[in-house]
Amino acid sequence: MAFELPPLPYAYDALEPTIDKETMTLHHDKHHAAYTAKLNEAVSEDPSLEGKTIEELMQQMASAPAKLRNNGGGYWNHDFFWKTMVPNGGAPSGAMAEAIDKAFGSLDALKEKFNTAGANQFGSGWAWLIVNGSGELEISSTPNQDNPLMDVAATKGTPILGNDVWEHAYYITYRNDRPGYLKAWWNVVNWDVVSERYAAAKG
Ligand code: MN3
Repeated sequence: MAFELPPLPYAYDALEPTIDKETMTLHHDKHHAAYTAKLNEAVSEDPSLEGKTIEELMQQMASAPAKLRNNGGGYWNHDFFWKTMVPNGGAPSGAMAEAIDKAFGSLDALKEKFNTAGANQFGSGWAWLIVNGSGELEISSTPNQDNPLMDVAATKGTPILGNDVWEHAYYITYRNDRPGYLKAWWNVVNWDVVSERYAAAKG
């Protein structure tokens, strides 16, 4: 059974002015669609992969061809990314807010550390907030379309929030100002979803 491109959970212009309609249209309909199509190609080229979930595939990237790693990561990362955002995202509360304060001191300190990780990721990649193996919140970044679920990740864990720092995610509005994009992006973080992921990851 082939992987399918999930629909955007809101309109293409819903995240304006933080993320413009043209960026969202190209990012979903062209980039995410291409990762989906090429993931299906990669799976069809290796019969042993048929029927595996995308999460199962993340666990065997060390021995996977680049096509499966790049497009499998791209498929999972973008589905996660769309769901991480919402118009007027608000702020964390309850157990999520308490955990952030405990781990980083404050929400502002978390944002600063996360934005630094995203700005310092050379070339294309992602910045992440994860729940690590000790149940603690931790910030990391990954190159290309890798993610913290992958067996090849330097820092492994369960992502609860992630930002795409590929130029295709911000260049139309922000040009080369990746730090400006990272700073503005917090306006559209869906803290309800992030909090649900945190609760699930903590178990
Ligand atoms: Mn992208």
